[in-house]
Amino acid sequence: MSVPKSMHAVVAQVFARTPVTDIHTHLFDPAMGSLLLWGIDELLTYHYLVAEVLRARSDITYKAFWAMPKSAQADLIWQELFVKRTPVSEACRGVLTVLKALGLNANAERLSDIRAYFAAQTVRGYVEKVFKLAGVERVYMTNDPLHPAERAVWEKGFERDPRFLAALRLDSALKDWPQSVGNLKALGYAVDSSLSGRSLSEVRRYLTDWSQKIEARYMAISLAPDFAYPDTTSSLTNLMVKAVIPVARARGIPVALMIGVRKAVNPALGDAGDSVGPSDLATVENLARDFGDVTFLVTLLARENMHGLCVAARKFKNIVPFGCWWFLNNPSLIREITAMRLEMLGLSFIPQHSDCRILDQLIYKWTHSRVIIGDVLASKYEDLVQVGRPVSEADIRRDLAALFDGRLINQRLSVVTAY
Ligand code: HDL
Ligand code: ZN
Repeated sequence: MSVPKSMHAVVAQVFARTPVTDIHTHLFDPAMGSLLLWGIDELLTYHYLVAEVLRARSDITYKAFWAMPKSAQADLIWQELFVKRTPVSEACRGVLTVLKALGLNANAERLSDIRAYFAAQTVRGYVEKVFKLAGVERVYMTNDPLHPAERAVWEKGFERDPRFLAALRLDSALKDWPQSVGNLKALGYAVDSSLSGRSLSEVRRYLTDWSQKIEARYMAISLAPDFAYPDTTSSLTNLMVKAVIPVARARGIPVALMIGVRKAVNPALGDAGDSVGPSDLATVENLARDFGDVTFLVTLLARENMHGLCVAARKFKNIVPFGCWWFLNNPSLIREITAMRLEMLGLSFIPQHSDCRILDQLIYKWTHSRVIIGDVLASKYEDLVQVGRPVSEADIRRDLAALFDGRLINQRLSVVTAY
């Protein structure tokens, strides 16, 4: 008689067969050319690893590092973090998870053979390979029409890959108002610094035009920890309330609030220079209460906000917590956050996104997350079995689809919340 499989083994098997939708990445449709980053040199020069190598080699100046060609930066990172030191960090381990999945040598002294492997790939073939190895069905991009190179691709037009969905990112247009006034005016939107006259309707037109053009499934903005609503003194709050939310309502799409980023605390580190701060949950609750017919996807950057976000989501059905974002996307914290969310929200949240900047990262971010999230879920199922509620494989398939399958996520996100 075969030994019954453990709940953990069943969950792992079902999860391995459950294709996921990745609701937040910085990846691009392969038709968008060099905007889509992939390969070992991009993997190794991911800004997480830049921060780590400059700690390992604090004798290297920022200026000297940035002056190095990307391949030299990658060689330095490989030697310092993977060869001379044990690659125990999550960002280091991730690179090795990718190499193992591709059948490459994670213990190589030099990168030459690995580089030769990537040189032999085509981007389209590699997208297929990565999606398959990562068990990813579709990804949401982060699209910024004020980024000149990206706008040029949209204006030229290209045949979309249906697996790459668009999300309209608002930071460059709204965040440091009135810094973007010149860029918006150059695109023909009659806005002015004081948001007087037709400014707000012109911002709404920008949001409408571009969310239509890229078929944005949601609009997203990262916000500082001190972002507040209500706040009659803030142009950004005014823009959120009088431009973003009306367009979200009109288009029936969610607004993703990504709160807690303290930008460029160390500007010399570039993309790696941002830090974190605790946000005020009252702002999220006030928005959810005052705009009850808009769905707010919410992810916060500070660990100490994770419990409060669960409480806020219990108070307001139009708050949908999503992912373990950025500095929270580490095994110990994914475990803690996922358990907290299951205990307080059941299955009514989006457990994870990858936040990938490099295509290959889909493999490690989802491999690592499946293990942890599957483990936490299996433990919850075992608790139920203990009290006489069996959990079948069909239950597990249904639950994982609710948590990760884009069709159901999409359905929930496109249905505008009723009061
Ligand atoms: O603002 C964001 O979407 C963040 O995810 C930043 O891109 C950040 O630099 C990042 O890559 N986090 O993983
Ligand atoms: Zn991101």
